[in-house]
Amino acid sequence: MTLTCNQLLETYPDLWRDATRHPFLDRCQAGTIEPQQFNTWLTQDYLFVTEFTRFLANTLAAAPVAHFDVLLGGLNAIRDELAWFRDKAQERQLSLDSAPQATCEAYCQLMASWSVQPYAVQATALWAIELAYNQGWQLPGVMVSPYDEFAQRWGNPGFTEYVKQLEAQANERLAGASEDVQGQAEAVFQAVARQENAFWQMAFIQGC
Ligand code: HMH
Repeated sequence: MTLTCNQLLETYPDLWRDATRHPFLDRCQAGTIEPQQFNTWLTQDYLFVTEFTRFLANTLAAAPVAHFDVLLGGLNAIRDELAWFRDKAQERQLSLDSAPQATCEAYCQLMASWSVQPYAVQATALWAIELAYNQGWQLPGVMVSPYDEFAQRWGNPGFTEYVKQLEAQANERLAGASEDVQGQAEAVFQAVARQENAFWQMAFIQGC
């Protein structure tokens, strides 16, 4: 049996729903998210993305040459994204030097542990992490300003296309993987889904 990304989504629909649907995002859509909640997400996600950059670089280091184009495109986009996060933080007069919260740190540490797993597992994790934001920011529907800019960043057609390319690359590698490695990929997918939900929850409970 060959595992595919789509099978993972079909096997764990509830887990994936909780990763991509959260009151945090619904309140962004409605414009009712509290500044403290949103700013916590923004500063913590910047920290996450810095660690995610290392994960992407490690994934590139393990990738076959045929996958370089897509991954290099991803790294190039992350360069813009990190600069954009700094702009957004400055607009809101937020310091990006804050310490990671436990939930953010746990996700970053898990990601670092995936860097030493087989490439098929890394490719699956990379796809799932990017799909979570691609879907999460789109599912609530058109967002009001200023949150529409955030929804656009991960919901735009170019990003959607990038996620499809990541899926194709992960599928290609999963097809040739041992059952053991497929099992690892499945476990990593579940972990991504749980961490994504926890990350929204971390920001959502600020100020409660
Ligand atoms: C928590 N997951 C989290 N943050 C992100 N920026 C992404 C996924 C997408 O890169």
